[in-house]
Amino acid sequence: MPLLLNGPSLPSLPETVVVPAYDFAALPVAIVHLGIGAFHRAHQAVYTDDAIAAAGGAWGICGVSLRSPDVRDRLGPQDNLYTVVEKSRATVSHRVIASVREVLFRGDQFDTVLERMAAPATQIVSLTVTEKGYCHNPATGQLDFANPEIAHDLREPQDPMSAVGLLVHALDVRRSSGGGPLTVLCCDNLPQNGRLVERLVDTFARERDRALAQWITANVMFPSTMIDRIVPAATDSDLAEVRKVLSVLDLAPVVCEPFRQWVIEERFAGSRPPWESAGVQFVSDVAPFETMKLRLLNASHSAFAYLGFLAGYETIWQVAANPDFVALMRAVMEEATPTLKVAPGIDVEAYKSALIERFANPALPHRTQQIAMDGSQKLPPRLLDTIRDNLAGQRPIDFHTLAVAAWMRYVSGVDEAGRPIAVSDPMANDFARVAEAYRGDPAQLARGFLGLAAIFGSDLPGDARFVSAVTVWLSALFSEGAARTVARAVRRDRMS
Ligand code: CS2
Repeated sequence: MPLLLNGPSLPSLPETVVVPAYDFAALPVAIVHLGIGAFHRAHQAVYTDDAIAAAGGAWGICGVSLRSPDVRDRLGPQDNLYTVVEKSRATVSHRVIASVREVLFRGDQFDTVLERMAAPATQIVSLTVTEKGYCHNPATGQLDFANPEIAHDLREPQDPMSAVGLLVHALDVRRSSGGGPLTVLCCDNLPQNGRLVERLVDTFARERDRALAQWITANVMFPSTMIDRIVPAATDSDLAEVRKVLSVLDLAPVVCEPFRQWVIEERFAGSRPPWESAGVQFVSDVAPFETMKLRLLNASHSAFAYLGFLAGYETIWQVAANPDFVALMRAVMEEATPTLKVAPGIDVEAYKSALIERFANPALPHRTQQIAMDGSQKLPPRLLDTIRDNLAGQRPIDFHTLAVAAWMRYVSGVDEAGRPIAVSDPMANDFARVAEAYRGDPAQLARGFLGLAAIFGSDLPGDARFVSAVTVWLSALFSEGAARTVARAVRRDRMS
């Protein structure tokens, strides 16, 4: 077995590698994080590592994997140390992070997970479980009682499968064991994400035990956050590259862009890490930051993912190398801008130009298909809310409807060369059913997808302007293909 990255091998690392500047071995846990994927390890865990180095404090993180033991099994032998590789066009840097002190797998360490979440020392439970991990209806924002995991968790509340069920059960244990107040910090790309999780937890708890729901209302705070860093899935060649640089093996490095941002609502139940010493912004209202990020960055990402994939691009930077697609991204952002309440001091035009630069970073192979996942959950906050606002304001929706049509073309499951597309989405079966029923008839196909109320609600399918725009674009995507449709759309836009 090659030498692993761990406490003993730290001193042997090259000087170019930044190593933890504090005694991490004895660092107690005060944060439990659900969903310890690459994003958390490249974002919140890095801010926490910085804060501990800058201002001290007992803010170790206990990470919990809900679905697979993989991260636990990779990090365990490495004293839970791992490398963050920041890559830009010109630079690459390597840094070892030590803020994660433990990783548990819910599947075979459930009692320990509960113990950590109920412990008085635990001040914060944070989450990155992806949009679908909240088992809500994306169109209404309400708990989806028809979701199989929620139905299971209401039947067997002491053996929860969902994040919401686990939160409520752990809070029940915390209540009965005197664990005290707690802050639940959602770090996923959802509008008003603190309020959303608060509502979902309250709804579920009321179904279980009204006294528990009341205790949660009185003792648990749910701040909203805006989180931002582009973190593609790490590949085997990343592992090999890190091994070459460190001369030891890191089984779980994360790769990301240099840019990062975290904006948090100052609404905590108890104490929190001195994250401001690491550059985190604390504000009273996160909404302007969140909306700007979701409707400019994430909306453009989704447009690039579907149109780029259909045009044959495997990664985002390749899409951003095509001037027509850059013009498309500018047009999507132009359409969204009137719907934004920009926070004081933010130069939104500079923000947009920086986004184009970030997407064009050739050192980050961010796959279009990775971003194309879970469109049923991503379309409402990224594209449909903007469309609703622009319909109400009689403003343009052309490029947003083109992105929605591209999603329909993508989830209909066959690419422009006739090959099957591996559509990854909780509603993939619904998509296959619609695609099968209306194959070859774009107008009916559009109507079929618009009938999915969990995505489009009851208002949009009834809006003639929206329906006809989507249908026209979907027909064009089938007849002309994505690259030509985008070229024609931006040319027409330039002439108007
Ligand atoms: C991406 C996001 O996969 C996706 O849907 O749009 O993960 C995006 O990279 C981050 O939100 C950037 O902060």
